[in-house]
Amino acid sequence: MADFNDGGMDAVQRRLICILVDENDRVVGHDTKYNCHLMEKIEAENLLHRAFSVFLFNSKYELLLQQRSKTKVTFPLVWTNTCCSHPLYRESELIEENVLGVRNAAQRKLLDELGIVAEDVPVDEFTPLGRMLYKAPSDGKWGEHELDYLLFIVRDVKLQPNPDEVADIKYVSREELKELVKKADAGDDDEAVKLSPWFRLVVDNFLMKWWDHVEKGTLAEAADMKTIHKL
Ligand code: DMA
Ligand code: MN
Repeated sequence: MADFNDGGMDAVQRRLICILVDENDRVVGHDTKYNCHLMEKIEAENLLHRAFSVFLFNSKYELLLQQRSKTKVTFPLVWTNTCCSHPLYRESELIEENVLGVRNAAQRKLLDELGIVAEDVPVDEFTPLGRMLYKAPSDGKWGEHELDYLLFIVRDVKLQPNPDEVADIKYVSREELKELVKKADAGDDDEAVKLSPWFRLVVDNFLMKWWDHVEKGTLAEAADMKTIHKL
């Protein structure tokens, strides 16, 4: 039964099992999605879990952003990259060869959150560009401490956003994204645009240089899957 005091982290979330890793991304165990996002647990047990962030571009090289639904337990209503989630502790999503487990998870969540069918996002089409490790509290109780795989894909897709996950979507050019970042930096009232902390880290550290590679069709050259960027 859902606990109405736990901000919507319902029984389903307690059943989802995330992959625990060390700072070198070696699997060290598993725990519920619920526990992995409880700030108290993260701090007390130094829980770190594996995650992914998808950046999907259309053939005009615009990036698809989503605004998280207001019912997301962590970071409701913030604008962020196309889709984020966690590979689960199950055989198909634990495969490390060629990042296949994370690719499988990305394909699963693109359907769940945005209604993008698997044929529109074949697993081979994702380019893993890098990994970053970061910690970010959401509110007092919940937060993130993740080792996040950054996956890029350039495809025109049909979208059917799931309102439980996504409040709004839009494609942005580089200039439009820069404007959005400016607005987020300037904003101090309730109407202000908010960006997710992990998206902001990617914007500040990698995105513009990788966007060049998107446009030139040279994404593979930009990939560095050896380094784990500690941000
Ligand atoms: C978690 O995303 C992953 C990152 C990179 C923040 P999320 O909170 O959207 O996960 P889910 O959709 O599984 O709740
Ligand atoms: Mn997470």
